[in-house]
Amino acid sequence: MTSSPRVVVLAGGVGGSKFTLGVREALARRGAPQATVVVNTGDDLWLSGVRLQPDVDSILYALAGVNDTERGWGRAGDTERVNHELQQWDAGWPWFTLGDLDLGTHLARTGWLREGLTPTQVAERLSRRWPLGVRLLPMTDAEVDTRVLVEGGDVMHFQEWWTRHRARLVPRAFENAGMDAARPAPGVIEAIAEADVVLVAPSNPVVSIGPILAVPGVREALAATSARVVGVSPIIGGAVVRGMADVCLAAIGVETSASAVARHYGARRAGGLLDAWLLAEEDTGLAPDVAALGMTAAVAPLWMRDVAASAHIADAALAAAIR
Ligand code: FO1
Repeated sequence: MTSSPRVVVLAGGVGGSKFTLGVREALARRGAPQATVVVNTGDDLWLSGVRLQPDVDSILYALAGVNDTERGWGRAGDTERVNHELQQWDAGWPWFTLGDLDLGTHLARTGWLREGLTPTQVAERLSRRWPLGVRLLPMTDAEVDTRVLVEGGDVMHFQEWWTRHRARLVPRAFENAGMDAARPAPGVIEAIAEADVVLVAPSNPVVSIGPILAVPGVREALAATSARVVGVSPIIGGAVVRGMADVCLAAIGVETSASAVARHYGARRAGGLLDAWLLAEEDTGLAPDVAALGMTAAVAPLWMRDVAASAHIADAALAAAIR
């Protein structure tokens, strides 16, 4: 493989944004072209008349260096004056905070959507403000917001289940109405076809990576590309790094282990997704199980403590693409 690879990253959430920072750093050091990041839009929602794209914004803000690293979402140093006012009106969701600076993004996005721009064009406009060093593409321009069917029969928006109920209501299924008719956003299929390496970020396999893979045409493009497809485990030592991915995995019958997630994605040579899987050092013992699935098993430290650590993980994932 070239020392200057064309890279596509499939990403969502905090894991996706931290990993993307590392990929940007690792590629810049090589003088390689900017990566294309295909972002999950299943978390998107309409609230108080504005369109939110939490995963697009998490990655945008992290790349711009304006994200709230403590909370893991929203803008650093944000205030909540408008949110307070919305609550006085009983508008929006009392358990979901819209920061003032963050609202500026949602207003800009919604205005452009109302003027007729597509979500892809909006992402491109939002990306012009800061030198992001990557190309951000939503997975699709269609609205395919994730809904969760919980035990007892209720169906709710993913954000209600995640943020209000903290994933404590037992999920039975995750659904994306309209997905059958959705198309990949312009550029997604081309980027995958032209890539040397596709990296699957250590994001939630079910509600972040799952929706990207469910967009009709994406799996086919990943099967057909000459790129090597390398995944990074979101599970370290049998536990999720952050968030509630274990609950999501249980809902689809997948154990919370690095090898079970590798099996869930499957080996490309057996009709699945991956050529290689990067395991945490803590999970070195699972490497033979992963290799037995028909993919390369590689091992690296996977804690994304800072950008340097994330870049080291990106380097290890790129190295696994060559093996
Ligand atoms: N997460 C929370 O836990 N509480 C919130 O009030 C909240 C508000 C919010 C507003 C905009 C946004 O882009 C994200 C927000 N998040 C909030 C994060 C979000 O719910 C999820 O963590 C992601 O969608 C999962 O990746």
